Amino acid sequence: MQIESDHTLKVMVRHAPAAPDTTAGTWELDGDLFKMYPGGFSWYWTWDIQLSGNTLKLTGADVRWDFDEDGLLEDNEEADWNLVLVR
Ligand SMILES: [Ca+2]
Repeated sequence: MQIESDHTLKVMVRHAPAAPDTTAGTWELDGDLFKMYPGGFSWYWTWDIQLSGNTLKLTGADVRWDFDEDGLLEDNEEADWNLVLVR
């Protein structure tokens, strides 16, 4: 994830062996929450924030991940999305 000061961002996710998927969107802070709004969608992801020096930890976004690699995001494939970003 690359976060810009103008509140835009890009996040690249790779689910091997598929090619990386890049999503562009915007972000905002809401108290101790970091919200990402992916472009073209009405929903958003929310993480808890922990900032220490140049390291930003984003934890606990509710997502689904294709654990069984069948190309479908199913009800039993819920996951937490955690990120550690370094300036
Ligand atoms: Ca699946």
